[in-house]
Parts: sequence; C-alpha cells; structure tokens
Amino acid sequence: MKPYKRAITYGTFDLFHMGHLRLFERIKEIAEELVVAVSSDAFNAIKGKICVIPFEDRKHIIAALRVVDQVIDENSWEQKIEDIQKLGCDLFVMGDDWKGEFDFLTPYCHVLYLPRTEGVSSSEIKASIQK
Ligand code: C2G
Repeated sequence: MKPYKRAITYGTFDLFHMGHLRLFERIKEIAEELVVAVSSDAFNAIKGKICVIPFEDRKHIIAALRVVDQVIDENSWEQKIEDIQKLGCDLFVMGDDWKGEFDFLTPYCHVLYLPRTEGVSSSEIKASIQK
C-alpha cells in the first residue's frame, strides 16, 4: 500500500515533456491513483498562457499515459477544494515553482511541492523551435 490513495495535480501540460512525465511518475510512487486536471484554453487565457497544443489533444495525451488514472478539466482557480472533496483526494501535488501558493488546501488534503525537472520547459521547447 502506498501512503496516499488518490493524488491530484493541475497544469497546462503544453508540448508534453519529461518534466511533466517525471512529476506524474514521482506522484505515482506515493499515491495509488493520480488525477490530472488539465487547464482549458479559456483558463489558460486567464493565466495569460497561449498553448501550442489544443486542450482536447493535451487531455488526450495525458489520458493515454499508464501513470494517469483520471483526467478532469481545469476551468478556474477556484475549483480545487471542490475537486479534492468530490474526488476524495488525500494528496495535492505541484512542482515547487508553486511552493506555498496552495497551502490553503492543507485542511482538505496533504499538500506537496516536488522539485521541478531542470533543463526542460514548454517555453524552452517553443524558443528552440522558433530559432
Ligand atoms: N513542471 C515540472 N518540471 C518542469 C516543468 C513543469 O515539474 N520542467 C511541473 C510544474 O511545476 C507544474 C506542472 O509541471 O506542477 C505543470 O506545469 P505547467 O503546465 O506549466 O502548469 P502551470 O501553467 O504551472 O499551471 O492551477 C494550477 C495551474 O493550472 C498550474
């Protein structure tokens, strides 16, 4: 038995890369199940992010991964508490670029920030293609 029953993590996951996959794999080392909430294109506009890969394709890629058990939509900043309660998540995980930002979730589940994978990011991939 792993320490946690069901983990959830949120993100855009544009140009899916090893940083995203390593995050999911590390979460699955300690959680039986992983739910991934993928930011919609409309929510990315609110976040000020323009995606290369459309929302439906980003969700399809993530849903196909062996380490992912469920994919949901992320449409707002405000949905996390309801998601965690509705899905019965006991673990919330983000990369540590978000350290501290989601500590308000601690009354509802364990909150964990994992080190980002260095040397890869969607913006770096975009920049290298545009050269
Ligand atoms: N990440 C990582 N290593 C990288 C790049 C990203 O561990 N080299 C992690 C980030 O820390 C984040 C997740 O992968 O936890 C998704 O990153 P993004 O797709 O950039 O998501 P973001 O725009 O941060 O959206 O409500 C939360 C937001 O939706 C998070």
